[in-house]
Formats: sequence, structure tokens, C-alpha cells
Amino acid sequence: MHYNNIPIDWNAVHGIIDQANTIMLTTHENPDGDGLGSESALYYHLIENGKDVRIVNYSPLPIQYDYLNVDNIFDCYDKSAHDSWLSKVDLVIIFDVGDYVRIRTLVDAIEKHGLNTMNIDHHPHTNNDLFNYNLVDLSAAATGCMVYDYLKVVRDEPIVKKSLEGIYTAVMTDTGCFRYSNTDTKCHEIATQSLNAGIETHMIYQRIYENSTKSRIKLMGDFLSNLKYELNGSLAWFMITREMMENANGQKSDIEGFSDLVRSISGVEVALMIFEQDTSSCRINFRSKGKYSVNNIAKSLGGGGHAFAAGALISGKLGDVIEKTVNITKRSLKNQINGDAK
Ligand SMILES: [Mn+2]
Repeated sequence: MHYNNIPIDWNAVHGIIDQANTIMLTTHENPDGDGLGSESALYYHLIENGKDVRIVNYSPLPIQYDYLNVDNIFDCYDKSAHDSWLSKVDLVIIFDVGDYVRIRTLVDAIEKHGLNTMNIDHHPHTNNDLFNYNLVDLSAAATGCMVYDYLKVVRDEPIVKKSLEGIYTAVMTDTGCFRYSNTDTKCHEIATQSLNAGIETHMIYQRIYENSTKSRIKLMGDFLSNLKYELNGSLAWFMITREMMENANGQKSDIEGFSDLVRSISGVEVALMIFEQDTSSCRINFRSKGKYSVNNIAKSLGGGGHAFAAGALISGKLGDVIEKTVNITKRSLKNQINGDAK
């Protein structure tokens, strides 16, 4: 079963999920609100239906999402602890992954046990060979919206509060709190249902966005004072070096959202972050306001993503990656800007 941006037959999907008794749910490394919220949303539905279900992620649960974990449902993958349970798994459901290599060593576990896999995602995929069932809806604002679609079709009862809390988290985080261009009526329908169900949406906002570490604020000060503008200010780029991370005692999770902040600057159409991951590779991240697409640029650098939010992992030393990335980005944006003028 392979769907690509066409209406998904959720009843057919239900047929597959219903046949499985032991189900593992997972998402990408360094998980975000969409992956985690999708997992918890489906978890509570499956538990109610008597399934043996576990959420097993490569990365530990980021602390700001611990309100989703009152029942201790998020496991961090541990080969020796999970191996015997994994051998019984009938179906692995992977959420929001973009590229399956982002579940890291769980790929080996899936291959070792020959597990059936279902991909549920709103990212375009170039690498599909791991999936038995591939459900992609590029029009979904969040993967959580797809879980919402599924639950609406297959449940007789209303969606339970704990599932809605996950879906709301997914939608809120992937739409930048209902501000980005992907925000649609379904997102607001989910918000309405969540408020009606008594979900404390302001608490969720505070936990995720008013919970900055001091390291994050220090890094923000450092990078903002070195922001670079190109193409008359329509491109703004910045770097986060290993030295900056060490000075701030920072963690990867501290830099989330920095590109969104830079994109918010007046006149800036595209924000670019270059993050020095280690001495031989950098992670780059693009955010566009919506006039110019950035996934083509990310693609030419070996990555991918959505039209207005994309990224890549590039090998090479920081200085070389900066030169290459900034040049390629400038060239592509210049072409797009000139195309506009015609
Ligand atoms: Mn997502």
C-alpha cells in the first residue's frame, strides 16, 4: 500500500493496524512535538483497543514534553532491554521521519527481526525501501493531522482527551502556534476540539515555548550579534559553532527554532542556519517566508524537506561548508528573485 499525497483510505489502514497485536510506535531522533504527539495520540487509541503497544524512540524524551508522559509511555531504545519484545512485534509505525535513517539504530532492529513497517508522514520521501506501507500526505500541516484523520474515521467514540493532547501538541508545534502558511481549517478544528475537551492549551504553550534554558539564551545572544545579511537583506544566515556550544554549555535542543526567529526579521525572506555538528560535518537548516522555495536548495546539498522548511547534513569543515552553502543559496535565491522580476 503506497499513497503519495492522495486521499488516504483510512479504513484500509485500519484493517492493517487491526490485524497487528504487538505494535511499536517510533519517530525520528531528536524528536519534536509532531512526532511525539502523533505517537501518544495513537498510543492511547491502540491501548484502548487492547493492543500490546509501546513507544520506542532512538532519543530520550525532551523534558518540555514530559506532560505527554504522565503514564510513562516513552521508552528510549535500549537494544538489550527491547530485543525480546521487538521479536514479537507485528507492526512498526514510524511518524514524521522524513528519511528513515533518522530512526538510527532502530533500522537495524527492524531489519534483524524482519518487522512490518508503516510510514505515516507529511514529508516527501526519496527513500522508501524500508516501508511495507507508505502513507504520505504532503498537504497535512502536521503528521498529527493524519493521526487525527485516522482516529476520526475509525473510532465510534470521540477521540479521548489524552490522544487529543498529542494531536494538539503536533499541530501547535508544526504550525509555529497556528502562524505558518501550513495552518489550515483542520488545525483550528483540532484546536476547537482540544479546548472543548478541556485541554490546557496555554499550559502546553508555556511548557514548550516559555521554558528556555539559560544556555539557549546565551547562544541566541551570540549568534544574533553575528548575523549576516545577503541579497539586500532577503537572506539572513548565521552559524552555531562547536565553540559557541561549549561556551554556552549548550545542547542540540537549545538551538531549535533559531531559524524561525531569524526568518521573522522584516525584509528577510529566507533564513539559513549552519550548525557545526562535529569537526567534519555541519547540519544546515532553511526557513522561508513563502516567496522562495528552499527544499530545492537543500536537495542540491544532499538534503530535502518541505518547500519552506528544509535542511541537509553536509560533510566538510565549517569554513568550507559555509562557503559552499552560502554561495549555492545566494545563487538559487538570485535566480528565483530574477524569475519574480520577469
Ligand atoms: Mn512534522
